[in-house]
Amino acid sequence: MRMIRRRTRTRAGGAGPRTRGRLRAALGATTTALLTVTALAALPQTTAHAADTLGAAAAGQGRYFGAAVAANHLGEAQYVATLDREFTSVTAENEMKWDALEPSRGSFSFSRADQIFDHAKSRGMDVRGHTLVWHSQLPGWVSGLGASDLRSAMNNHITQVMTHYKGEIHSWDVVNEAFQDGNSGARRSSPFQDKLGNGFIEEAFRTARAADPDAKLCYNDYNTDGVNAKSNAVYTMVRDFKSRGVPIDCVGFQSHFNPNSPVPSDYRANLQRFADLGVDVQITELDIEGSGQAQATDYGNVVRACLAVTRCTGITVWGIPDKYSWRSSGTPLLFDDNYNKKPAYDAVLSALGGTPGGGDPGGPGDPDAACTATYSTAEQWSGGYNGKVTITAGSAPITGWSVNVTMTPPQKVLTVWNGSPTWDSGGNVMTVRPSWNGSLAAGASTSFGFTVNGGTAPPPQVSACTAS
Ligand code: G2I
Repeated sequence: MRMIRRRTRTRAGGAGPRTRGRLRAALGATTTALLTVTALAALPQTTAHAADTLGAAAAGQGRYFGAAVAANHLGEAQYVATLDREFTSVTAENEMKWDALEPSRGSFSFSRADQIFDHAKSRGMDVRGHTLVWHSQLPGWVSGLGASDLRSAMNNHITQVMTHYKGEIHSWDVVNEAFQDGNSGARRSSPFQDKLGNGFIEEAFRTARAADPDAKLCYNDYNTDGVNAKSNAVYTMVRDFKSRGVPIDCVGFQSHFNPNSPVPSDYRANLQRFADLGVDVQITELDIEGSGQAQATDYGNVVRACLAVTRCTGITVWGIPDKYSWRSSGTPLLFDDNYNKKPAYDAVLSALGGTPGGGDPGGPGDPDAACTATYSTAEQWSGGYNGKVTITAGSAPITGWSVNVTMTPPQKVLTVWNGSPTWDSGGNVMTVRPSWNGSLAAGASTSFGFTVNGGTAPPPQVSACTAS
């Protein structure tokens, strides 16, 4: 199991490291006092057919599949359900940017960022850090500084933020968008570039390595997705960094595509040439304006390009439903405004080796199912947990239901409540039916629970719901 790590309180002028192992100690002390660990109520939600989600299919290919998440949507049930079901990595869309984290000099405010971080970690997702040094969303006080103050402010910002999340963020966009568009191959004008010169990028990466040696350090940019003057300039910088031992581990390709900036035909080749420099490559902000099959084809091509490059370690899409995209009118994402899976979703899932369309009958993603089953861990302690399965009727009433729950030995179910189990001969698969009246009105839910002993991971596999 992945532990939820509670953060230490932050203080003005600094960012305390999020403590490791604190909760582990707390859990050890409460082994016999199950009811005291209800703070852990929200643990991984697994789907009925995990292999038919983006995250699970990508995991089957050794990759993560992430989404940009905005803290202000975390109160929306469908948003969270889709996030939790489909994604294995999260990027804060705005909440880890400089203006959000250090709005005035030396005064850090992590609460919105931590909301996203805590949500992701409590569901076992990874977190990408975005972004430490960027000319945009930069508070005014930074651009007002002279060179030497700016240098120390930059290094302090990197150090404080990375220390706060030390050991917990798989990759950080250390420097974002430092090159100009067009054919010049030049650096973009910014307070950092203009006052500190070319060396600011190298300095930022060295500071970042010292702050959190476990994080992969990425350079991230857009319009670098194919071979062109801008990507050549980034390539030259990365090659130089590798040759001189400047710490850099990955290059992020934002991959914001639209009809004026389509998926380049040399996308895969471009990813590969960077990978050949000895860095990982990641698709960090993918969205493709369009609709229907054309959009689906483009998405499939992007995914296949990543999978063809061994060092392409994961893909992040820049949002979940179209309505929350920064380019919402271009409907560039995988889910429509009502969280229905678009053709682009199916194309991504099949490119990842999953089974789209009907591959998830009775799972939480199936809007047409007579009933759906969703699993969550209700409470957890060292050595066991309480699982909960929620059954929801589809658009018509049902009179009964059944769900199979498969345990991984040595985990064993001790008790079941609000449901009636029968067991297979091996004792690992229980079929649960209603204890008495199984009728549910259209859209109505019920749940059953069970206590498990013998370990906390992996969570049980919950089958599709069968209605009667
Ligand atoms: O512009 C698309 C992306 C390009 N690469 C770097 C990413 O960090 C960037 O993300 C976008 C966010 O998706 C937007 O949500 O960055 C924009 C700012 O450069 C974000 O937009 C801003 C709005 O401009 C602000 O008015 C708003 O207050 O989002 C803010 C928070 O909602």
